[in-house]
Amino acid sequence: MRTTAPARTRLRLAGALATVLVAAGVVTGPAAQAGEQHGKQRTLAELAQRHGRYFGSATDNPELTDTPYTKILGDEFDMITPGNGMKWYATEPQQGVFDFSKGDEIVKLARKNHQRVRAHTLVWHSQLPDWLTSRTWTADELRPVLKKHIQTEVRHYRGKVYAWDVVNEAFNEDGTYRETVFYKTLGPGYIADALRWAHQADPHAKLYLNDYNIEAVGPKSDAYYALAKELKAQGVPLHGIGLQAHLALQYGYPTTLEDNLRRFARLRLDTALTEVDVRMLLPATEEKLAQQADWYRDMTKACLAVRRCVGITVWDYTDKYSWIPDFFEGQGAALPWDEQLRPKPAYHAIREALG
Ligand code: 9MR
Repeated sequence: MRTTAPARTRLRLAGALATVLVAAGVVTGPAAQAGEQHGKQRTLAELAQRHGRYFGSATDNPELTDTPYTKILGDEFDMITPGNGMKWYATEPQQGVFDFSKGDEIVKLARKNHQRVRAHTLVWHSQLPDWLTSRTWTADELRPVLKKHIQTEVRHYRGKVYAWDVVNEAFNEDGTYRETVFYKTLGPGYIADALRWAHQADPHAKLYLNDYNIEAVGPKSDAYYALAKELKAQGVPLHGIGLQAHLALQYGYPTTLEDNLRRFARLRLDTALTEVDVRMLLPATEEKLAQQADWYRDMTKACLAVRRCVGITVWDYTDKYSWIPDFFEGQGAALPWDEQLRPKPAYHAIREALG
């Protein structure tokens, strides 16, 4: 009596099982790669979507003429953030004169590629127009200026963007308020006002506060936690906290990231990793790139572990267009694709975490 299936049936069963496991994302390695070769390899966006998350990239207008670059931008991601085009200096270069051409170009491209947009940013102390920074303001003068800027821009993009970084980088490292022109002139209430004004202008957009160095639990993220709790208690329309996640290998991994995401979720707030990059002291060695890959993997896993962490955006996807070398001398190689648009170990690590 035959107790095992004939060889050909066994092969067919093994093949079917492999297909199911690959489809379910259970199997990776040679079998999965072979399976993926028949169809197209899933994109980061598709892998993220299977978890109900998005995977995004920042981009900037000057790069959009680079066709190999825009091909990957259009293929791999389902969320786009304009790196500069929606900032105050770009959108209101003269007081009361608005120019949305840069942001519009990126929104249009995203639409063509069936991507959503995380809009960035309405209130920030940096990249402000000269007319705003070159004089002093009283509260009575600045309030209507801020309100008009926020509402004109948010109305312009109403229905076209998923979320807004309403206020960017409002706190110092020690958790005290950053002494920006808005804080100094209007007091801390400018944050609640900005959120309310933005909400009036687009009631469907998710409204975020966004900052760097708040990935770990510490004085700066504690300040956001306290503020968010207070704003929620007051019924102010705040929907999420954006953790920029500009990390650097030489400063260590924020090991409390997942706990931090969880405490914001308990306040009924979304979180997102909004500007991820992991820089290193150059030259990039195999060892550093492997460590970088581990960090990308761990960050992705932390987000997937917390239901309200809605997605991840890298601060552009290729070292070719990273802001790092211009701002930190001798540092770079921060993104998952290299300067030649070749995927790095970090890219494979993200896939693995999403897989
Ligand atoms: O990517 C942006 C870069 O092109 C600009 O020169 C720079 C100016 O500060 O801003 C970069 O984006 C910043 C973002 O808007 C807010 N978080 C920090 C980012 C890196 O500086």
